[in-house]
Amino acid sequence: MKIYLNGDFVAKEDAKISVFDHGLLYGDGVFEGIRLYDGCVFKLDEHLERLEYSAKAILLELPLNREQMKKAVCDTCRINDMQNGYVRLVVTRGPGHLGLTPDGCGPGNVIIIADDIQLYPEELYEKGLKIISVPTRRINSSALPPAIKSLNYLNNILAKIEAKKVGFQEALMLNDKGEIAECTGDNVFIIAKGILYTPPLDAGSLRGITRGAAIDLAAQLELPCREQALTRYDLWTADECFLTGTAAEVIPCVEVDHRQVGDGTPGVMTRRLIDLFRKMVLSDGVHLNEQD
Ligand code: PXG
Repeated sequence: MKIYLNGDFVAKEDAKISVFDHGLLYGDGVFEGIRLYDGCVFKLDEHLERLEYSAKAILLELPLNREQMKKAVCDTCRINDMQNGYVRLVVTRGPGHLGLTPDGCGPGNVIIIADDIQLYPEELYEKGLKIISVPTRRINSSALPPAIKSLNYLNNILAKIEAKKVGFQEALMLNDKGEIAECTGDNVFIIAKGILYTPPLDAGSLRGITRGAAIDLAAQLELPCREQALTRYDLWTADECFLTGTAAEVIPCVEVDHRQVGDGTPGVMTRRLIDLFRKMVLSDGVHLNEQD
């Protein structure tokens, strides 16, 4: 496996950065997780735009522009002979001093890893996932905007650990008002009485690229969609529920906090959305053959 590191392709064993990098010392940096389907980098522009916004929000200057970043991502897939997989793009603040100030840091490290990812076992896409709400809350949006996809994921990691310790694969995270925010690496949707609902971004959810895709596909199914604050009760009493994320894709959820969702099997509209999503991923992105 070859890793992209600041313009070079290096063997995995040689892909090393300084222990003084503020990405390591403070989680000071940004990242994206991107999927590659049959040689098509799904929604690459959308991911790079979000990376640019995340970087801007933390006053981090990206060492590469959009076209250079696109080429770097595609080159990394090509050099690894990848047609399907997962790309992790990381930009750190760079090496600096042992103090919080980013003064003197840099240049930032650009790291691109092309690998495989399977978040949940295949059978869960048929049977559906069971989730549980956990004590760890999403970080308040006035403390750190949830739209920033930064290298600080500790609260989501704690939530994941809390769910796993009680035998669940995924955690439902609330915001400090007790409303639904999202899961640890996925956005949440429900369908109730023929309407699709998902929490608004200011409830503490990331502007998920897959979330956006699901909203677009719902329009194709003439399923009205509302971004609205949701409570745990709304999820407990929904007809259908599913999660979206680059790693998870679109996965049905059939149980929330020990309450069965609908009849306890993946819902009809959820299945339709999954079918449409699987078609969409083959066409909506940048094809490795077309990018030079
Ligand atoms: N919320 C959070 C907090 C995320 O980190 C999503 C929602 C879904 O967004 P996208 O744009 O992917 O639809 C994410 C994305 C991993 C992994 O390693 C996590 C994500 C993406 C890729 C891999 O678990 N999270």
